[in-house]
Amino acid sequence: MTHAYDLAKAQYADWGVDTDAAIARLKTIPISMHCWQGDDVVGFEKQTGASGGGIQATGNHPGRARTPDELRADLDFAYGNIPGAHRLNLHAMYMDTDQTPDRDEITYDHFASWVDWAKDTGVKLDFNGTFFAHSKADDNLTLSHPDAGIRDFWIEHGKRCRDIAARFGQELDSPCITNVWVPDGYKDTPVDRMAARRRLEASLDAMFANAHDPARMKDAVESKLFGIGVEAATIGSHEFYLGYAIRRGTLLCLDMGHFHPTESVADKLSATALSVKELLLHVSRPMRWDSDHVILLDDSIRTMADELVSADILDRTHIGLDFFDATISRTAAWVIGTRNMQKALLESLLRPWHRLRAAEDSFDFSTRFMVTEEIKDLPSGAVWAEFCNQMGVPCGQSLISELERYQSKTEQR
Ligand code: RNT
Ligand code: ZN
Repeated sequence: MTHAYDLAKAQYADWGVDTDAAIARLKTIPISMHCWQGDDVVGFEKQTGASGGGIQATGNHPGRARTPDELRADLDFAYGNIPGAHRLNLHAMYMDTDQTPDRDEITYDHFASWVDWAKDTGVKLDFNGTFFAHSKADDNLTLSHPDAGIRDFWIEHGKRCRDIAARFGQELDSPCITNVWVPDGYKDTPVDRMAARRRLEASLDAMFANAHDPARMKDAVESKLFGIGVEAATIGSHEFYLGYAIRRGTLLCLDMGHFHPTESVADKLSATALSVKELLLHVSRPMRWDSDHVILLDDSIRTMADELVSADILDRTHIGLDFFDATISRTAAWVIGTRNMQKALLESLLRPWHRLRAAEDSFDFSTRFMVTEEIKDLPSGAVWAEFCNQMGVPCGQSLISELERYQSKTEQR
């Protein structure tokens, strides 16, 4: 324990906050890190090309992982510099096989190497169907496509993903959160939104028909306000999926880039948590649009963390990340972005919530205001450094040296 931490601990104690308890709690919060930051959302299928579906990673920084082994090496490095035990969020297009199965042909075997790796490293797995970057998604219509043959193709893909995910959960003894995001929508104003939404609902129902043990797999559905190429109508809008998740008992996934830029996604946590049992987050940083910038330790992230802690919903919210930036070191993006989420959580765990709540409940908004602002001077950085120290990962200058060292290694590829 450092002198700086002792001083910080005493300062927080003055405010009635127990820093050791905050560190102990933070150790138990897994973050589901997304595999797709490591290779610019390209994946390892042999037969497909660009990402499509309105998703776009821009930049050509050297060092992109081109194979499952390179991606796993980069992940090992990243997890080694992120304090705590975490999860990996895989996408179906990250299959690891010499075969060329189409999306409706994938099986567990195509992903078995990921489970071997997960068992070796202690990282648990989450999963996503890949409903984009495929010729059958070129119209930006998949599960809501008017052609039943195309819908069936994607339904089969979704079913197979759920089976694979359930096996992940079984092998790793941890429920695999399986998310569905489809790009479906229209560039220009459709005349029959209802028909498209009915088709999406029916396809989801068919996909989810086979019940899985929630100890192994849980379904989540992800909404979006709009995307590139589907400006006029997104079939899976927020209202659509909120209703669907409530009706069918799935998790609701809230992506911070999928709402109007002035909407607070943090505000939606307590609002939706009253209606759905569990939430999935895609923590992201939209800049003017769903640009998926690497998350900073900024107010939008802090507010998300505050709401998770204040609403006491951490144990039923799965924190996933969704950003990709190909203009900077991809491993640095993972490490710094994931640590930012943890830092925000730590700051939230260090707030004098009793005092703030007491002030609010007695209409003493002056105290709420004064305390909120004054505690911004408390040395949360010393508590973070102590946490990193206890978890055996670097911080500050030594972290930067590590990130630089590894990045130059990836540039030798
Ligand atoms: C797209 C969604 C979705 C994807 C990933 C790759 O707008 O946010 O979550 O980013 O599935
Ligand atoms: Zn997302």
